[in-house]
Amino acid sequence: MRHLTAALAVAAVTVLTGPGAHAVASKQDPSPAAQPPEQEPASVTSIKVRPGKSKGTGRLTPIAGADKLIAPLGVDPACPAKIEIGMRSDARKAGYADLSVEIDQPLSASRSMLSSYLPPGYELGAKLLVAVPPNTPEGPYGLRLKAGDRTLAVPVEVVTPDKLDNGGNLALRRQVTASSQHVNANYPPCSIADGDNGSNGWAGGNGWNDATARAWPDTAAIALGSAKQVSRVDLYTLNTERYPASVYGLRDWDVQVQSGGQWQTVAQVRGNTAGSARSDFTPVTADAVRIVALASNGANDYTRIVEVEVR
Ligand SMILES: [Ca+2]
Repeated sequence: MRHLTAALAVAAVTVLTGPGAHAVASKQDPSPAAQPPEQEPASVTSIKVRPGKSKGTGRLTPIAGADKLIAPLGVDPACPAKIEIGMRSDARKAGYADLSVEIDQPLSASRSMLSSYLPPGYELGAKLLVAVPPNTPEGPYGLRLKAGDRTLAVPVEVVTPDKLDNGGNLALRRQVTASSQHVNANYPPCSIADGDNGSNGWAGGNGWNDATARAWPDTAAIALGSAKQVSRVDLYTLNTERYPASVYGLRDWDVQVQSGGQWQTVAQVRGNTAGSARSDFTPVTADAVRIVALASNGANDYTRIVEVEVR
C-alpha cells in the first residue's frame, strides 16, 4: 500500500508542477502513435518512483542520471538536452520533500522544483529538459540540484554539433527534415538523431511518427553539416514488449545519400521484423542521408523511427 500511496501523491504532483497542460502521470509503456482512437501521449516530464531501503540518516539526497550534461547548440527546440534528476529519502518516516533546480542563464530548465510525498528509502526521478537559446556562447554552465541541506552540481557543456563527441555517429544532433509529422507534438523528426535509440521513450519525444496513415513513401533526411564519407546506416524502429517491431515497426525502406545535389539509393531493407537493421554499402561522400520508408508491419501503417545512426 505504501507504494500505491506514493504513486498517487506523485501523480498529483505531476499535474501541479508539469510545464504545460499536457502533462500526465507517468506511463510505463506508451501507446504507439496514431492508433485509432487517438490516445493521450506520455509526457516527457513524467515522474517515476522507485522504492528502496532507507539508511535512516534523516537526509534528502539530490541525484542525477549522469555526472555531466552535454547541451548541443543550434538544435531543434523540440529535442532539447535531457537529464534524469531526482532525490532520495533516507528519512526515518515519510514526509513531503522538495528538490529545487537552478541553472545558469541563458539556459533554462523545464522545471524549477520537484516536490513529492516520499516514504523512507524511496527515490523520485523525473526528466529535466534543458533549453539552449540560439545565441548562447559555447562553454561550461552550471546546473544545481538542491534538496534539504545538500546541493548536487551537474556541469553543463554547451557545444555545437561539430564539436560533439558523437562516437562516430555522423547523424548525432544534425538537422532532420521529415515528409510529415504526426499532429501529436511528441513525435518530432529531430528525435531520430538525438542519440537515444531505445524505444522506451516512444510517445515521449524519442521517436518520429509520420502523419500520413497508409500512404507511402514517407521520408526523413538528416543533413550531415558538411560532406562526409559514409558507409553504414543503422535504423531503429519502435520495438517494445508490448509493441513489437514485428507488428508496429518499419518493414521496408531505402537508404539514400545525397551527393552533388542528387539523391541515390545505396541500400534497401525489405521484410524487416526486428527492432533495428544495419545497412552497409560502398563508402560514398554525402551531404545528407535519407530514409525512404515504404511499408510498416502495422495494420494501421505509420512510419515509426526511433533513431538513425550514420557511420
Ligand atoms: Ca531517438
